[in-house]
Amino acid sequence: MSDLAKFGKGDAVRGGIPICFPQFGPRGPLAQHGFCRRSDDWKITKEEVLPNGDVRTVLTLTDSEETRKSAWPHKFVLDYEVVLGAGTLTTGLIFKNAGEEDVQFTCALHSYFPVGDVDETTVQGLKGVEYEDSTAGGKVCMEEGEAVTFKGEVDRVYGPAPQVLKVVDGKLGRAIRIAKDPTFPDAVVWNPWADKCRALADMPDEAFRRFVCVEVGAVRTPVTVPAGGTWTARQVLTCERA
Ligand code: TA6
Repeated sequence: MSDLAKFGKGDAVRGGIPICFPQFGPRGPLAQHGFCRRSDDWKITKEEVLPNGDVRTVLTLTDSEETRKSAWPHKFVLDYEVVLGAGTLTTGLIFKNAGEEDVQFTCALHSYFPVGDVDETTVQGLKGVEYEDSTAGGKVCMEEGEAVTFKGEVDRVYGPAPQVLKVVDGKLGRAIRIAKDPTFPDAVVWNPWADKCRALADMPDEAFRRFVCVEVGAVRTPVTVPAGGTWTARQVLTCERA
């Protein structure tokens, strides 16, 4: 969480796991990353302890007069599920198409992962995966390395990417393991570096040194859900000694 994160009505919170839905980034007619991450209409609809002792909370967002007037006017129910287990955090989206026609969306869980020092951090598991380089106008490239390193701004949409990725933190001696469902085929890797970070009002100038974003999602190819259909995608986060 950024020390300068804003929590006002309609603010996009700089940190945690923002929900980019029904549009990732500028890939469509809506505002950057869609309306869900800014919505104040999320309701807690379930809180339970599962038989294995894990704690599960579900927050739900449905279409509203405001969303129905947007450039994505569909009837929907979106559940955001959070399960806190013994050493695991699972977060996922369950989308229900409540309308009469197919709907399409792009989406991601825009996870901000704290690291000891970005200079000693790598993202592993992407060797041989194609990516769109957003710092080079979306140029399509191939990841040649075992580890993605950070020597400047990195903003890449990888996909289709393997189900398990790791943020390996050399400074803190740990690795954050990200296991994603196949329904999240893609992974975005982002660090704004110094100039972009300085331009973010809700982030201290040096904060880029202490986080990387690895965002599981469906970005390169939109998801299509038929009328009455459901779509589910989750990530399981664990932390292990590196
Ligand atoms: O992380 C991918 C990305 O699309 C980057 O291009 C950058 O814009 C980032 O999201 C943050 O977006 P935001 O609208 O939260 O400033």
